[in-house]
Amino acid sequence: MKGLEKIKSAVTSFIKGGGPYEKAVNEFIKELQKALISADVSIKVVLEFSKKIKEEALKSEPPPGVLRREWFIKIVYDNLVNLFGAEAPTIEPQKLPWILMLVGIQGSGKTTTAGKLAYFYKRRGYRPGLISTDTYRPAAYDQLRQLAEYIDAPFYGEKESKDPSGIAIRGLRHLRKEGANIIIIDTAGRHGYGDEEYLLKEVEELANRVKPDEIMLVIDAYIGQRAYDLAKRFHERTPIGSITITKFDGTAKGGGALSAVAATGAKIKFIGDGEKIEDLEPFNPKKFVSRLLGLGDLETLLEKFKALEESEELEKRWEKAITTGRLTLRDLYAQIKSLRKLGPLRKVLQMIPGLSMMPVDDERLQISEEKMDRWLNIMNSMTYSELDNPHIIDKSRIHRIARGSGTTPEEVKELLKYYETTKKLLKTMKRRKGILRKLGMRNAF
Ligand SMILES: Nc1nc2c(ncn2[C@@H]2O[C@H](COP(=O)(O)OP(=O)(O)O)[C@@H](O)[C@H]2O)c(=O)[nH]1
Ligand SMILES: [Mg+2]
Repeated sequence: MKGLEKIKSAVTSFIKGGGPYEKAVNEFIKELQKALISADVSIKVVLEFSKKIKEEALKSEPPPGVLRREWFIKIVYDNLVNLFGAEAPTIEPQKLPWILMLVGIQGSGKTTTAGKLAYFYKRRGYRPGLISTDTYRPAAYDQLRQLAEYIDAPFYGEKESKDPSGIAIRGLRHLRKEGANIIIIDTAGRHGYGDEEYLLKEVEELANRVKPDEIMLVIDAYIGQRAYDLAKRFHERTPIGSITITKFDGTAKGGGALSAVAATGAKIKFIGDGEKIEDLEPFNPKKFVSRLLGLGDLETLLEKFKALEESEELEKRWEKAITTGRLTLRDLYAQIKSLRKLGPLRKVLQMIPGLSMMPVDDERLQISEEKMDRWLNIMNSMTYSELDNPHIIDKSRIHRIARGSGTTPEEVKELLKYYETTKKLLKTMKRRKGILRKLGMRNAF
């Protein structure tokens, strides 16, 4: 994270600092630009990025309960998360056994990463096995064999052979017999950067014979934004590709490599940040940006961000319920649960655009927090089929549910009535929405 750590102090002084808002925003953006450029993020990207956050900062209003400066940091956070990759990819194998082939330029850290991955997955309860197909450097065989011994994972290699795909195929057979369920194939990569085409051709030939489930490109963070070309071509050529960026600990250019790879749409799965076997982390853009901005030290701010994100999810749920006109008790449960977590009902409802159209003052919809808790208990005592099909809940079921949840049948009926009311309300909303849409007034919501 070298080079980027300055952002943290800029955030703290921005939040705590005085002076006019617009001036502070401009100063903050300048600091951010400096940090990103020194981390080798491309200047074009930095300028577009700054323009965007500035526009958003001056245009959008913070929701109630969020200060303007905090809101600005949320905008920066969201945009940085996008810059560095948006979603965190899943690291669990989609099936077992899983065959993972590592490719990349010589010296990028493939062999080291192969060992780190085996160690990582072993600790998660898998049985990794390692295959060395590097027939160019005899030392590569010993390097991986030693790592395998250290981790106590089965290993396969043929020191004298000159046939990488033959080794891989024999290795797969051997390691499966040994019971390995994640098989990691290390390859040779003799070509330097700028010769991507040659490397990719070799990868394709090997992949055609070995048929791995995943091909992981290992990129050295030192190459900074130059990672773009390699990652882009790789991403275009292989639908089963993922990327690990290594040596994050040793260079200030990590930000450049990350943003460049993210811009290609390729999946960044892991970050290597040290020479030791445990120095490998699954890449999570949100966590990464949180750390970058130092949000861990600004706990209340982080809490607010979380609440905002939950309210966004809640809004999506309502949107879906409104458009489909369908609502189950399971939906209601999720709604009440998030509402409960989000704090005082009224304030929260105001924060949510999708909900602000609900007639909050309507007596039918006012429920106290205490009641929410009792209702959650009631729903916890229901079976899945009751939650999905509330109409099957008859008198005897009502009694059973009341007993199980330590409530009364009246309370269960009250919840069911609330459910019916909400469902009806959704239906009217759906109708209204349809009419408004026909009239071209979609944005009325
Ligand atoms: N500091 C640091 N060094 C690394 C990292 N990953 C690999 N290396 C070092 O980079 C060098 C080349 O690694 P190696 O795995 O042999 O690369 P390969 O040629 O792609 O197999 C070795 O000295 C490794 O110790 C990392 O995340 N951080
Ligand atoms: Mg190697």
